[in-house]
Amino acid sequence: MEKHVEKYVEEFMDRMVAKNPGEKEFHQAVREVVESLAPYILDNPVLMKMKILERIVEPERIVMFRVPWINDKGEVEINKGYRIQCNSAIGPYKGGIRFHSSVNLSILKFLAFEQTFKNSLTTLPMGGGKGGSDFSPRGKSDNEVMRFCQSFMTELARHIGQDTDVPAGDIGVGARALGYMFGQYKRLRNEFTGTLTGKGAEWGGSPLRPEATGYGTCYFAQEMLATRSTSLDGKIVAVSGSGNVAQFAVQKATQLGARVVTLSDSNGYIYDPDGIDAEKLAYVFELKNIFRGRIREYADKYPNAKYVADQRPWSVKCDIALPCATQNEVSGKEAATLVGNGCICVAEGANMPSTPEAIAVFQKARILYAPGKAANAGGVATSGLEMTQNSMRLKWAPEEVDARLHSIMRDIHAACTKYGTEEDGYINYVKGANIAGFIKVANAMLAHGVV
Ligand code: NDP
Ligand code: 2IT
Repeated sequence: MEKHVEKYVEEFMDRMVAKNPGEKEFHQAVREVVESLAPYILDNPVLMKMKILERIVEPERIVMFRVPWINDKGEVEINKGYRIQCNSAIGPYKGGIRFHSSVNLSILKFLAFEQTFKNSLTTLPMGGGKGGSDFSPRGKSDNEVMRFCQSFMTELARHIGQDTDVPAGDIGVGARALGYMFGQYKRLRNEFTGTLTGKGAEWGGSPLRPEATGYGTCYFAQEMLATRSTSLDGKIVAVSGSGNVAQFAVQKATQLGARVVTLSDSNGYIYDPDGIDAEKLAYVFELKNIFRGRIREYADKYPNAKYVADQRPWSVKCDIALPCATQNEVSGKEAATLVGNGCICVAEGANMPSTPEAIAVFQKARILYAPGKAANAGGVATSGLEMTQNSMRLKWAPEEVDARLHSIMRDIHAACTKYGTEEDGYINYVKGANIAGFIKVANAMLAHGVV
C-alpha cells in the first residue's frame, strides 16, 4: 500500500474506532472495505468532500429493545432485540435476522455494513440492514421459540414494512422462526405483504429461496474456477457448518460433480472420505431440520465417517473450501494448512468467515478467494426476487428463479473481475466486490444530498 493511502486508512480507522469503541467485528469489516476503497476515494475528491465513507459506516438508525417472554417452566426470560438499518440509498433496508447467544451490537453492525455492499452487488434495489437477538433457539421447545418470536416481532413490527425494511433469516432463523414472526406481523398489521422473505412455499415464499445461498455460492465458485479453466467436477470439497447454507452448498457441489467430505457445527466436524452423497444429505436434512440434532450423529449413522470434536474441518485435504458456518472461523494458521494441502479455491457461504490473516494467506498464495459479500449474495438476491414476486402477486417457476439467480451470480463475478483485476492478472475479489458494491451506493448518496 502506498504511503499516502496507508495514512488515509489509518487516520480513518482511528476516528472510526474511537467512535465505536469495543466493536471488534465491526472494526474488522470496516477496515477491509476502507483498505479496498482508499485509492478510489483519494482519486475522487467529491467522495471525500461529501464524507460518503464516513456516512456509510454510521448506520442510519439502530433500534434496540427488550424481548420478554415466558419459558415452558413459567419463568420470565429477557433477551435483547436489535435492528440495524444501515443504508437505504438504493432501496429499503434488507437483511437477515440472527438468533444466537453470541449476538451483540458489534456483530450485527458488521453484518448490516457488509449487507449494504452485498445488496448493491446483486444489482437489485435493496439497502442494507440486519437484526437479531442473543436468544439461542438451541434446546428450546417449539412453543418457547414461538413465544419468543411473537414477543420479538411485537416490537420489530413498528420498524419494518415492505417499502421500509424487509428482514429474512440468518443463523438460528429458518423456516420455523420465520413462520412465527410472519404470523405475528400479519396479525399485528392486519395485512399480507412481502415484509419478510424466506417465507414458506404456500404463503408467499419464492421457489429456491431456501437453496439460494448455498447454490449461489457454488455458482460463484464455478465462475471463479472457470477463470483457471477448471470446475467443481471431480474436486474434493470441505464445507463447514451444517445449517441452511452448508446443506444446500453440499447439494449443489455434489450435483456439479464434486465430492464433499466434511460438515461441522460448533462442537466439531465430520469427515466422510466417501463423500456426502444425496442419500446421506437427505439424512442430514432430517437430522438438522426436523430432529435438530448434532453433526456428531452422522458418524454414528455412517461408520466410515469419523467425528473430530472441538476442531474445524480445515486440516482435511481438499481442493476447494466453502466456509458456511460463521464469522472468523478460518484462522491464518488454518488458511496456511489449506493452501499447504493444495486448496485452490475458497468461496465464502458465511459472512466474514476468514480472518484478515487468513485472507492475507490466500491472496499471497494467489489462490482463488471470494469474500461472502460476493460469494453468498445469492441468498439475498433471491430474497429480492421474492419481493418482486410478492409485489406482482404471482409466483415464478423454480427454473425461472434458478436462471435469474445463476445470472446474478455471473454478473457479480463479472463486476468483481472488472474492479478487482490486478496488474499481474490476479483477481482480487475483495477489492472488486468492495469497489463495485460501493460505487452504486455512493452515487445514490451523492444524488440525495446530505441526508
Ligand atoms: P444456520 O443456523 O442454518 O446454520 C449455522 C451453522 O453454523 C450451524 O451448523 C451452526 O452450528 C454453525 N455455527 C453457528 N455459529 C457458530 C459458531 N459460533 N461456531 C461454530 N459454528 C457455528 O445458519 P445459516 O446456514 O443460515 O448461516 C450460516 C452462515 O451463512 C452465517 O454466517 C450467515 O450469516 C451466512 N449467510 C446466510 C444466509 C442465508 O440465507 N441463510 C445468506 C448469506 C449468508 P451450531 O448448531 O453448533 O451453532
Ligand atoms: O447474510 C445474508 O445475506 C442473509 N442472511 C440473507 C438476507 C436476506 O435478506 O435474504
